[in-house]
Amino acid sequence: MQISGAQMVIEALIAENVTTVFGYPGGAIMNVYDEIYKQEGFEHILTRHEQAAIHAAEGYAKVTGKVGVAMITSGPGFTNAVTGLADAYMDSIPLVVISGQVPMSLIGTDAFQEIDAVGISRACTKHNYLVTDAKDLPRILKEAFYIAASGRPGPVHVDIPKDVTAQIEEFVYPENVDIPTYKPTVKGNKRQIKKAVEAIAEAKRPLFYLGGGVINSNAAEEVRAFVKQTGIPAVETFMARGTLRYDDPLLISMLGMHGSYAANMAMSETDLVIALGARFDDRVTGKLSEFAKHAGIIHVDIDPASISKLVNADYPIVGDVKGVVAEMIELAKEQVDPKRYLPWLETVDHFDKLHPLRYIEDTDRIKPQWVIERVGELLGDDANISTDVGQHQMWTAQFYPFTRPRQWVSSGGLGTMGFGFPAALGVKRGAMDKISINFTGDGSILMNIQELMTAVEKKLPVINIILNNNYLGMVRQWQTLFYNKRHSETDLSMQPDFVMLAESFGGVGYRVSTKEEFDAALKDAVEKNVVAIIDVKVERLENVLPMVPSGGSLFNMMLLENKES
Ligand SMILES: Cc1ncc(C[n+]2csc(CCOP(=O)(O)OP(=O)(O)O)c2C)c(N)n1
Repeated sequence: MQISGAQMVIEALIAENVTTVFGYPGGAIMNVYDEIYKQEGFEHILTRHEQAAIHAAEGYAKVTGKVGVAMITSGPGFTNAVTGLADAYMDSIPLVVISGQVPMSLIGTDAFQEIDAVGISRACTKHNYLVTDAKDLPRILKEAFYIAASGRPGPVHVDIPKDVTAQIEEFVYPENVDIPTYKPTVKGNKRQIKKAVEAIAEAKRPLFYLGGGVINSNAAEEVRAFVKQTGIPAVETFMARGTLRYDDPLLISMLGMHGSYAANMAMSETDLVIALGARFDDRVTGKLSEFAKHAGIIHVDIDPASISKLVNADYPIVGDVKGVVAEMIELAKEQVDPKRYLPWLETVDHFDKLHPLRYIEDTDRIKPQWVIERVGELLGDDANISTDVGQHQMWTAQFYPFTRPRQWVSSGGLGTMGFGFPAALGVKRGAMDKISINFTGDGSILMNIQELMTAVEKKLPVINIILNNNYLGMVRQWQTLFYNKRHSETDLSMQPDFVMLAESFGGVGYRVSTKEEFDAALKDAVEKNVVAIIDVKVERLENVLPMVPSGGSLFNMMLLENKES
């Protein structure tokens, strides 16, 4: 059939089973929006900022496991979206982001709202396209969805000039892709897998190091089974929270800069790291030369470029974690005896007893960690959890009782303030049967507060819980610890009335300064099923502990016991 480039975009989305698109219109993308107007097949969610559209698509992708889709216009629409693209790129989130561009004849003329979008997005996307002929659109869109979701997932950007969306051409959506330069290796090498399992069977103190790739590859079920079968303890990265249930006896909690003492000590004492879908990020490893110094390294990852990039792998396995672990389980049945690791488990247990993850209730004010634990007690598995960036984010990763993969959505690699609320909108849209909670800070929430309007309009009842310390808390913490308490530009004593703010958008606001008030507010917001802000006045000077100072070794932690108050 002969249709316009704009219609092709819609047809491709329908062919890819896309039911929800997040976006914001403008001149260069108007042809496509005109087609959206005529559609009944899918829903467009108008965010109030392009950055929010991308974060919402990220939240949606994370919680559903599908490719998230966002649509934006040229120039400022695109530049507003760049932070979102970078965020998705760092956290390997599958997205297709379609932007309008000025007409081909104007490209390079400094035309109104022109920007070299593909030039900018090259650095923060898995792949990008400038479409110069509508004849290429069906192939390019098919490839975009394939590249976003396959291999190591990531955002793909498709920039379409306005005259290309107007061009009429024959449309046949391809069934398959054929990209000679892009063939991800999914199946791990059998010989390498065998050698890795032999190494596990011979190790005395092996340790699973689970990364976000486990979640991305939907491998949590296999990994749970493998951990149970082998009796080997496991640590999770920030991105991997929820892989194992919080109460799994073999889970030692999170490792890294704000990881638990036991997790970081286990990593320092292990003789064999079994890294699954993890990328040895500096927030995880601390000082690289001291990281897992006594250990051999098994590294399973779908991305060949991440293997031995930072830490040399003795047993490199390129492949999808899910399939590789399934094969390992078979081999391990014969070879691996869980009893072998019992003394090691005792050591780990000793670490845990020495300095468990905890906090001290020593003030009249509510402790932020209490709020997180309390939400866990009251909502637990019924809630999906997103966060903004800062102390509240680290406390949530430490203290929320995660029970399943894809329950946890946070900006890991880029650490983007303003991520939480729009992401929570996408999370809610992707999982309407769960309560969507966003833990945020009094700094972060103001970075995308305008999304209250989107949430109210689209009836996406996200509950924002502000752990309000009147500070840019995480930066204040570093200033306290490393800049001799010189709190430069981190005091947020001046702030809006968050209750009135929520209500002015048509949401509900609660101001809370006691535990009883918190319980009542949360109960009310959940029962009423409304867009809400719960503004919780918390202890202002609490620090996130343990802490490995930046660039330090994992075994040199600042602990609660010697905290500076
Ligand atoms: C867009 C952006 N700007 C700046 C930072 C640096 N930064 C990291 S944490 C933080 C403080 C966050 O404060 P708040 O949202 O109030 O949370 P809290 O740490 O108090 O829990 C800042 C400014 C960032 N991560 N992202």
